[in-house]
Amino acid sequence: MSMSSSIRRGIPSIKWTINQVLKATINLLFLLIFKFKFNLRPPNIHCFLLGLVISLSCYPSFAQASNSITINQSNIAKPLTIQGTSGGGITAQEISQTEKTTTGYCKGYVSPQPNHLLKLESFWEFLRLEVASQADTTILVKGAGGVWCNDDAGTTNPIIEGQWQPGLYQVWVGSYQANSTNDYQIKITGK
Ligand SMILES: [Ca+2]
Repeated sequence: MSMSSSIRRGIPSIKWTINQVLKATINLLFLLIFKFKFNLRPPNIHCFLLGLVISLSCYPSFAQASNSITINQSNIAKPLTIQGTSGGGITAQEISQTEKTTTGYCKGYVSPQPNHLLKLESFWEFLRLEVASQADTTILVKGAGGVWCNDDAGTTNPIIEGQWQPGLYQVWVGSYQANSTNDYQIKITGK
């Protein structure tokens, strides 16, 4: 609930996330193939495929696929709005691994998996994520270049804005109170 306002930020992106996903997937495939000793004829092929589907759907980075959004110049000509439910059982600091970032304090409670995955196809001189909610929310953005948090930006809802490098960004929206889930919207504007 600190009153730190948002600060401009700018830094690299996160390519390691994709690498981690690929490595995990390859490891999983090797494990499954080994387990079935290369005997993939029916009915084992069905077990193999079922196991693969279940495993991938349980893997966080795949589970969030439905919340992925690509941002480019054409779809952000007008402000873009995405929505979700904030909060979770772990502190934002467990994700950020720091109490404070250049954009503010890492407060609130979040889920282990990010609420959104943003893919930026190009460099943005200015991009703003502005959370709107009836509740007191926080935000955490994580990329290869670092992590950025914000708690309150004028209201009890946060903003993160500034320069963004192209790449993938994980976005968490937290609730200030533990075990409190709240609907929110994020308005994304850029130029
Ligand atoms: Ca807040």
